Amino acid sequence: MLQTFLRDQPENNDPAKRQWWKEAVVYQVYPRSFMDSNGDGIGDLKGIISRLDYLKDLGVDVLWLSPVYPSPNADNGYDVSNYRAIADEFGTMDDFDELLAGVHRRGMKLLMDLVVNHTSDQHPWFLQSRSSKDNPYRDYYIWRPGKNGQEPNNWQSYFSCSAWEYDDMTDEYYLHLFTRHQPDLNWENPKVRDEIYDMMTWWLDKGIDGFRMDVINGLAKAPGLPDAPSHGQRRYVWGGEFFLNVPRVHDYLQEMHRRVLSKYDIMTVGETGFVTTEHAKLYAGEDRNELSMVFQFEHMGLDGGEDKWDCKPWSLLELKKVMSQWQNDLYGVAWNSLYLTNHDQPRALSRFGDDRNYPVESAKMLATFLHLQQGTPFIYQGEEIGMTNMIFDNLVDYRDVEIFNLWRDRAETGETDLGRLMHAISLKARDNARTPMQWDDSAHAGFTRGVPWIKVNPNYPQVNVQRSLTDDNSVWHYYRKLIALRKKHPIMVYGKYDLILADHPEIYAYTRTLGSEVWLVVCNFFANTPVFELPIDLLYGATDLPEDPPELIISNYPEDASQSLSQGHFTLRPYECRVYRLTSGRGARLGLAN
Ligand code: TEU
Ligand code: CA
Repeated sequence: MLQTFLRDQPENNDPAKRQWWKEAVVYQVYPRSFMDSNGDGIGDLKGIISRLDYLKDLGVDVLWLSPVYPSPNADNGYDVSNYRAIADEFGTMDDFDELLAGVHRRGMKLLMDLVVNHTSDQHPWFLQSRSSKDNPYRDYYIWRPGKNGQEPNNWQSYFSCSAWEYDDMTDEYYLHLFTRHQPDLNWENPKVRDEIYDMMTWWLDKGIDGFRMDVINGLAKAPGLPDAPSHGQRRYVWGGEFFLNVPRVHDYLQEMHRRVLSKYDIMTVGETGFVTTEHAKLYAGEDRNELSMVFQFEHMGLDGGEDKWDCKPWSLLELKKVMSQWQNDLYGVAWNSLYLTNHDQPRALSRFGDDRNYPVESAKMLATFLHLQQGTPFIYQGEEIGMTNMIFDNLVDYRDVEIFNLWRDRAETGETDLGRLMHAISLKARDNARTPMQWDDSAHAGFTRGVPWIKVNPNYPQVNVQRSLTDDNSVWHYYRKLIALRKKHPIMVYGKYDLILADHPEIYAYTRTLGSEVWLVVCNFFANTPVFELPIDLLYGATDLPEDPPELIISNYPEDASQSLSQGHFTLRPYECRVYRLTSGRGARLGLAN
């Protein structure tokens, strides 16, 4: 079988398909929580500038900044009131220019967050738009009269409640898929598109290297804005099929590409909830002229039910299925992004690893599992030192509007099991990942000299950058090694992925293949000690093992000679992972090439 896939492999590293953004590692900075330079408790641009050497040292190539534009912060900056300026709390445009220059001087690149599905309700466009029905900006947003004294349709917003807000100024409703302070822009209006393209061009001409595009698959809404089919009693229902992946969104993205993106050598990643691989091939297909890649969410949904608060344990077999489908379906036709956490998700180490008993081992295993897949890896700030979910004792310690809306909605609709809801919140709240970066063991983890805007995780004396840098066995040093390996070995970027032992309930194992080079990745996802059996026929098409012992490239445990792959099997320690090179241009001798 290996022989077959070696022969059939389209040369995925053919120069035409090589791109810097495929080879890069991206690091997401959540500016509010990264580093505070002036003691107001809020991270800022000068703070980021002061840590650029740290990021360079880690080896990352690209920084993505969550929004730093002026914003009333109804949703932590994802409600933008001015697209061409920097929020006072984060600094000035001069600070931004200094940051960009500092990033470039170190050979790194910078992505901005582009939030253009909606604006803030304080954006001048919206203030104009709501002022009267014949205002020239009226059509920048989506206004409708009510229906029988109620909302124009039954869509529910992402953050509970109706997706419509009544405005008595003109006796109509406006659409907002997120909070009511985030009205959706009307992309059907060509003037809106012109404004956005001009603004993007302005940033790109400043020299930024691309965009992460917020809910970009939501730009087009289904014609007529039909009601979503409702089952049961709920007044408002999730209507994603009418505002996500509506075909016309591709016209907008292709137009954006033609008019803006194609003129620069940049990277774009679309945030696209509710996409399948079929959608992704449209957004990120090599020949589609839309985006470089998208963030998919299927693996983030494995521990949820009808909504994310409906928690259940994730299963490894399902994780394998989802990840493998993305690897296989996109292979050679589109490019994957790889992430396990971001500012909207709980910490991966707490979610998929064991942050109590095996924090270091499981953090390294998860990193290995992810960085060895095909795609562009994203590291979320703090992941590289093994930061974990936060335990907030009290609802008032949360800062996220999503939590407050959820609580209000559920309490109002008569949720009886508030204990269960509180538990779900502790597992899934976005604030889990938004606590301040832990730099050292001084007060507030060295993040601020003032009072942080959100509580610092009390584990900072153990988990912090300073400690990680001095401990050679730290999660940080492991990430640095993984990133360095990627620079040396094109197989990590371009090699084809093949799942093996698909039904093993504890081990996630796969191969990567590039030309005649084959790597084997073995990850134990649990604290048990399963035996890994090398599926000899599958890998070698022969019954004998090669004479040269396979080379161990990286592992999260010290090498144990009594448990090496040369025996054809070995016992994995808790959360152990190993990456082996099985062949290297010696394929012919091993009977691998024809
Ligand atoms: O997120 C949109 C999105 O699809 C989700 O990740 C969503 O926030 C999550 O499911 C809620 O639980 C983007 C931003 O990343 C997020 O921070 C913003 O709140 C949202 O858009 C609105 O701009
Ligand atoms: Ca500050």
